[in-house]
Amino acid sequence: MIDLDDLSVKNLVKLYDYDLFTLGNLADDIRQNLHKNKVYFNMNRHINPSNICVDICKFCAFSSHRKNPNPYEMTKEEILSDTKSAYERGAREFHIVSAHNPNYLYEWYFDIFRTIKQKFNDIHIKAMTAAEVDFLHRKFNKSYEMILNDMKDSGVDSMPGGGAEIFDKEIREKICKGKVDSDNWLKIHSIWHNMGYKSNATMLFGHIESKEHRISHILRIRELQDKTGGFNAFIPLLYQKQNNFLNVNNFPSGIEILKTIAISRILLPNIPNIKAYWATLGLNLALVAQEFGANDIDGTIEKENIQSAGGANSKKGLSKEELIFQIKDAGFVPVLRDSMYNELTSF
Ligand code: V47
Repeated sequence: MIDLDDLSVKNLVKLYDYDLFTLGNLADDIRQNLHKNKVYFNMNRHINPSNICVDICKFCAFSSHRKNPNPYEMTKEEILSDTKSAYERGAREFHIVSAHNPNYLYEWYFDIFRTIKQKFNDIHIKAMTAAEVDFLHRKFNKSYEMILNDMKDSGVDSMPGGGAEIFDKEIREKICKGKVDSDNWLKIHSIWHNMGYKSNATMLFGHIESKEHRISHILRIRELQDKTGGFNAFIPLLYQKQNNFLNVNNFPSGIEILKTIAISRILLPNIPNIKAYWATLGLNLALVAQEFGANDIDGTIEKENIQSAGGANSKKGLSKEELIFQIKDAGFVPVLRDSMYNELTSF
């Protein structure tokens, strides 16, 4: 095995040259030490208040640009009604992210969070990607600190990992020019962590990036985690290819996808959870990934707009019963967790 203490990209990219089972065994050892035979999931609801966006990310099929001609803005009443019905079905985490809508006033965001929290005070709000924070910073001339404080004061409990894509500058120029840059993505999470809050980190892979870009991305997350300890989970998001403007011809094989998950587990010993997000991987591969370093598959979601717009089979979410059945069937112990990975019930 290569020297894992040599944290150069040139050295660590050689991990991809090992066969899948060598990497899988190494990743599974780390996973077993941390989580034994458990697979975590939660009862959550995704809410995307609008798809109208000033930015044009070429990989995105959700925003109302060109290929998706259905712009929408949910009213506050619609958001509250979705929250209420999901709450009644048992959802306790609300993952609220929007496109970068130029019509919203600054207060719109915080008013929504405050209203939801007042009505449902035992829920967890995971909201606002670093890309949205950066969008508000530029549009309303507010500092990151001010915006993050307003999030905290209006009831946001944690930040999701979206908007990270791939940190490499040249790839970012090609796929999401104009959106938050990598230094600022990391800076926003760092400030949030230093305020005492947690967040997640993602990596969008399987498009025009190289293996070196993935390794370098993972190492930058690791470096920030060494300083703050604020990341709860790392989520490698597999690129979905339909209905967008990124011309991609080479897609990673199942083996390369699993290797990427195993390598994430191996290179991020300081992040407790690796999420194999079933919405991008499909439930079957997400379950196989649990044998290759992952320990979480996300949750019931209920309504998924972003990945399903790109072709994923995740539009309607999955029931709690189905998740439990499938996790058991794969030979693991399903554990219902809260948003901070406290164990609620194991089945
Ligand atoms: O940042 C957009 C990605 C992300 C596509 O923190 C695409 O727990 C694949 O970040 N193919 C948003 N991915 C979703 C996200 C997320 C999801 C679940 C859990 C958490 C968490 C975070 O979706 C964006 C972007 O990287 N995305 N388009 C696409 N065509």
